[in-house]
Amino acid sequence: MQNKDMKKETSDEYLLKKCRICHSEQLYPFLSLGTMPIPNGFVLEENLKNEESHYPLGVCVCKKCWLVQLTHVIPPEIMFKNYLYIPSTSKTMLQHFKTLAQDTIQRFSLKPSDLVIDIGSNDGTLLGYFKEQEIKVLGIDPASNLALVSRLKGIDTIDDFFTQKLSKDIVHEKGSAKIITATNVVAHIDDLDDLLEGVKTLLHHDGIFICEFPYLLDLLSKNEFDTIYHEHLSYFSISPFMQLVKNHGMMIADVKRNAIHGGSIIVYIVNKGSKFTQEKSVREFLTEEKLKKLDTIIPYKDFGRRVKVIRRDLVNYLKRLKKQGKRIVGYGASAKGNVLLNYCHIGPELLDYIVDSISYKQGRFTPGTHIPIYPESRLDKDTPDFALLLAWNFADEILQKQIKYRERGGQFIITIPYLRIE
Ligand code: DWN
Repeated sequence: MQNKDMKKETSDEYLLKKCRICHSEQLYPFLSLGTMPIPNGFVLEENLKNEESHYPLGVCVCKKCWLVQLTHVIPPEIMFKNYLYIPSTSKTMLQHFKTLAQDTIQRFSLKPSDLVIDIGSNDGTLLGYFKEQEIKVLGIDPASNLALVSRLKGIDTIDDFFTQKLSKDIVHEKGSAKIITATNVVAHIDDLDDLLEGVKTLLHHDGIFICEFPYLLDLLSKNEFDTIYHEHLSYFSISPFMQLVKNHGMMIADVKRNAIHGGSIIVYIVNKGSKFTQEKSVREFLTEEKLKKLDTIIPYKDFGRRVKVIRRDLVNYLKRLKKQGKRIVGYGASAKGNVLLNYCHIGPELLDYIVDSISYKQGRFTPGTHIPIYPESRLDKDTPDFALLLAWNFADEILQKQIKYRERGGQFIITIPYLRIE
């Protein structure tokens, strides 16, 4: 499907030689998804004929600390300076961030004088819920387009990457933070040592660093291979993450699991010697990871094999539907959806178009596969036989929203954790 003369192999990326946490060179590659454009690199119609940079996409596991990580790292400026992902178009995410803020305020008895800093603050959605409770907030995000949106909400936002150097400037200007949050950003950062040193500089002695990211056990057990993309450099389990935290004189105090983005964990990190003790949840996570043999290559090899079967079955199914004269579209122009489309070579010959709720994306085309993206309202007037759900992490919300389309006979094809029709 891909037009070969539109692929430009680039040398912007570098091959990972050492583990990002323990710096071991024992890296075991276990799945390659081929080369493809960056997952949020949506294309304007006038640029469709231009070459798109393609980058290798694959994962390896460190055989010393068992951190799963991408085999190639792309410069962050290419992906994050003008960013098209915003969580605030999803009721699921809005509710999740509201609950996270309320729980944090209540659990740690935050006062208006306490400072909450969000690393990777995106459009300020999470901080907005702290600000509502009169708590001091500061956002940090390199995407200038999103920092502007956040400032328009009255949230002080620095449009830059978080670094230890920046953290020193902030402490000097604003003092230390009682809470530092980082939701879906730690996995995006290459220099984790600089991140942790920056957090240590910025965090109050009895402060809490709250990270949320997709959980490796969910990725493996639910075959979520399309969440492997160029933005996500690391795929964490607690064992390697604990080593990273310990390397910087900190401690994991608690871990909670949730269903966000296909299954995530919220990790509460504190300074060693702070007033906090370690909850039994930490030991429970480590025990489960040992039971699931995450400290062997077995689960990774098995995962790599399963992904190839999923691709074969999905493509054969879609081709069979097309042979029967069925019309198929995509639903949710997500980054993960672009990984699936490019890995499976699914293009306009199989999907007529994709609908999406984010205005930034409407009117553009998917990277690499060049499928047009329209507003969701298109399904009010059109009834294609099938909609391939590319944003399966919002299946409940989307299926509920599209009751009328389904009553008219439209059916959703959902691929994760297994191929099914709803
Ligand atoms: O780490 C990241 C994860 C958390 O989110 C980011 N680096 C990038 C992003 O990945 P994604 O693009 O896969 O995110 P979403 O939020 O899963 O994408 C969902 C897509 O579906 C969005 O483009 C919005 C769209 N959508 C829709 O069209 N109708 C979403 C909902 C809920 C809807 O009702």
